[in-house]
Amino acid sequence: MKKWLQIIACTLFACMMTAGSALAKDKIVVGFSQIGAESAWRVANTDSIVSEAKSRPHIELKFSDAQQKQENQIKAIRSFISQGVDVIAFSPVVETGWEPVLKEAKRAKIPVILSDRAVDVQDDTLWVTFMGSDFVEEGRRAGNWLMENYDRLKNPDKSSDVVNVVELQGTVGSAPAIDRKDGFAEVTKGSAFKIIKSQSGDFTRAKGKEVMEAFLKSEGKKIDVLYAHNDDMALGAIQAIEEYGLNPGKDIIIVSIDAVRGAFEAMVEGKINCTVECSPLLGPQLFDAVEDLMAGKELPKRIVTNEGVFPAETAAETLPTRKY
Ligand code: GYE
Repeated sequence: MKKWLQIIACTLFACMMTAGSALAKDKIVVGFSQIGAESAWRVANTDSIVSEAKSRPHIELKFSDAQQKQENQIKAIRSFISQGVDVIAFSPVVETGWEPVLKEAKRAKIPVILSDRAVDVQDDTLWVTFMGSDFVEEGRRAGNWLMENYDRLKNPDKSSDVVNVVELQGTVGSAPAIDRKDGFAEVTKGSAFKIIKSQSGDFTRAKGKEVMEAFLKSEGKKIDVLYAHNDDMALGAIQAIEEYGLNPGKDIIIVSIDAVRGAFEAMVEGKINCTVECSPLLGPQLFDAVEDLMAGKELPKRIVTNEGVFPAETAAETLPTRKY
């Protein structure tokens, strides 16, 4: 009798194990480590990833928010490795310092997809593909728009030959801050546009306001242009400019990057002059890549997002169609 019971128990256990592994195979488990919720862009990016995962029944998403700290991202990735997820994707808050954890993922044979931001590692076999925008190009677009439109907006009599620009940089050490700075500097090099102050506002509205207040305190009416690495910092800076008694978009020309809804609203009010698009809607292409990868297809090393430039004159018409 005892023996029979044992046989039944063993058979049951074996059945459960097979069913369990079949179930596990049914779903592709993806661990995603997000930076945080520092900007409207980031919130839209999270929405895109979470809602796309929900719409694909065979995807199981494990989502982790790092509250803008690299150490939290590293912890999350380690926990994805120990849970044995099928794919790890993440948006690295800064470029450097990822080698050890990426090597651990490689040793565990878990492919890694970089979403939105790149990493700076010697060995590019540590990640499979990098999808997202060309941030250097965004910086160039902001600079080019400024050089083509500044005289029309603020210098119609061509009386001044030096234009004083202040720059609000993104998070120190992050790919978009480094690249957007470089792209803008590259196209404005040797021109009338001179950066007189440049500091990080950490991609947030509150910091953008605080740093703009400091710029105004030291440079005052000398400031002709604000170049902000994202719209949230530009929106914070607008408040600082108004509190200082100047007109954003008129006394100080403002060009920023992201093209989120809040920037379109500010453009309609004449407070931002141009925003360069950076799309956060990466969910669909992320999970397409995950599925291709699991189906054994080879992915391109770089997947670039298609984006445009929106001057204030087009804002009212475009605003209703914006998805983020
Ligand atoms: O521009 C900014 C965000 O990495 C492209 O991060 C992204 C940037 C985006 O917080 O608003």
